[in-house]
Amino acid sequence: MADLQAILGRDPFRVRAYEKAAAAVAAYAKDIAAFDVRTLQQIPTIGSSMASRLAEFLQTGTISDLEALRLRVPAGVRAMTHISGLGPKKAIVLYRDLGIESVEALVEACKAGKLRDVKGFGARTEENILKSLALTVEHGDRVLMDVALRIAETLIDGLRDMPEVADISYAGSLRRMRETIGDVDLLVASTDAAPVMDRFTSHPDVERILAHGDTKSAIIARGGLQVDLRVVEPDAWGAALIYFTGSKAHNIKIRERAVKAGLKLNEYGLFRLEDDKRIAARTEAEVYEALGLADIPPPLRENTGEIEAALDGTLPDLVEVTDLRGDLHSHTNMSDGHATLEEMVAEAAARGYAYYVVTDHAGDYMAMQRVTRDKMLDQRARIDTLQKKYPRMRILHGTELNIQTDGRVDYDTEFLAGFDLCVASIHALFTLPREQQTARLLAAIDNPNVHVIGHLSGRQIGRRAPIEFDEETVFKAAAATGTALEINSHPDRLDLRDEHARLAKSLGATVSIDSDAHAVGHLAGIRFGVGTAQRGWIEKADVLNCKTLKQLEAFVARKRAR
Ligand code: DGT
Ligand code: CA
Ligand code: CA
Ligand code: ZN
Repeated sequence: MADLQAILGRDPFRVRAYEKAAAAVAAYAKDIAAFDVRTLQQIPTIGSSMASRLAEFLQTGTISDLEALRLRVPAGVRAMTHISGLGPKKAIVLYRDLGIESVEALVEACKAGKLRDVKGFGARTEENILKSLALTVEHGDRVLMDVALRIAETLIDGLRDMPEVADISYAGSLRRMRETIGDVDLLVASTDAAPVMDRFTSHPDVERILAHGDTKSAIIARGGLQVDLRVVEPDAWGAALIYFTGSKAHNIKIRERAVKAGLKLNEYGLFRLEDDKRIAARTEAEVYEALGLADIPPPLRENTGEIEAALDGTLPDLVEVTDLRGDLHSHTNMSDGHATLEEMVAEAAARGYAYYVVTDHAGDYMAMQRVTRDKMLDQRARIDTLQKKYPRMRILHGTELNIQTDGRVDYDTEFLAGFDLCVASIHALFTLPREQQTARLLAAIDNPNVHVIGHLSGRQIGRRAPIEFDEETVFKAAAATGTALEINSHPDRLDLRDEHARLAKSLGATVSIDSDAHAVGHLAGIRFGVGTAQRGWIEKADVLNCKTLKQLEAFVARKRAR
């Protein structure tokens, strides 16, 4: 509503009120789904009129005023507001000044160099808009992992308790934890498919039914994502799960292996060719074993060496969420987080962490965050006080530094020494040439007060391209200096990405898996970072925040002693 009102030139105070309300709801620690108009007003900054809008949304899935606003702004302009490098404010200017009201018209205008004549725009803006649109096209209709997972889990919850359902799981790219998902594949083991199909296609989140068959259905869920459901006989559960988990390349490779052994593998099982006798099908492990392979975890099934490793007995023992002893990168509302220090720490403790590092943005180079040195020191004092409430979890005071163009970071050495741990990240100038980016990263990595490099490539999946840099040189330097490389868990970052994590590990680097939480709910998002780490063949021993507090402190001390 804030964006639409801004586009329509409404009162800036009202626009701001909606932005504030959205931030307050995002930051609120409790689930508000069951709240009513009265209880909604417990949320900070939410008054009675905002509460009634929220209640309307919770009850009906939309707000009538919002729908009215939507009618007044062309859909194309609304689409333009989501383009990285443009955003609502600039989209409005283009709509008003140049009459651009669709993404297609915007592309034409950029190509024709028309934007550079508008105040506040330049040739660079045109270039960036075209670049981020190219990324969108590349990802097509795919969605981020968290979006797909939410839909999959909701639909599974609707079926799990049926007596007809013996087993249920999602398969496909989602089970392999790929960063984007084309469609969700659900699998059910049952001897009575019809009631399962009926329940599935009548779920309230189903927008459209594409197919409703005996053992196979497909729907479009609210939001536009396709979900396929297959029902298989319980005796073939493992074989079907392997088949529908994929990847295609993995399936082809193991099928070839079967053929060479005089066997046939499909979604119904592993069969002997000579007499068609089924020799394995019930569980995945059983099928792999009959093929002479160790049980291969889904995130590895991409035909990138996992089959060879399963033969040799050299599959990695992948890191799990429960292996994490802490989180090294998190924010509070002192910088751009939505929740208070106390709320974030309480959630970290509830997760059972042994340590938790608060790393609000350093203020020297990001003046807009208004994090002064005094505020930093004040936060440190608050942490000392808060620590007394948490005898079982150590709260560490860190910061997230900004890596400048030349690789320098905020603060002087003396001030930096006061932090327990420092993350350093690139937050601007993503399009520098490769040599310059590499030198920039190397300088940051060389800094004794930089212990973790945050979201190294700076990419935002489908929106912002990664920086260009010499991967081997940078990862080797991280290994040599004892600097950890973060796998950022935000579903639109996942940075290091899977392949980079694997390369970094092979070059001896340590990784950390961080939430980079800006709200209480983000801490649980660590599962996406762990999924990415698993796809990168990362083991517990490779991960800094799987280590004990003592080991973590020693890691920091070693870097500082360099
Ligand atoms: P997506 O949906 O594009 O994110 O990627 P997937 O991997 O989920 O692909 P999808 O939904 O087309 O198919 C799910 C799984 O089913 C896939 O990973 C492997 C299996 N599969 C689909 N089509 C074939 C096929 O033609 N041959 C074989 N061997 N497997 C297939
Ligand atoms: Ca799929
Ligand atoms: Ca599919
Ligand atoms: Zn951060």
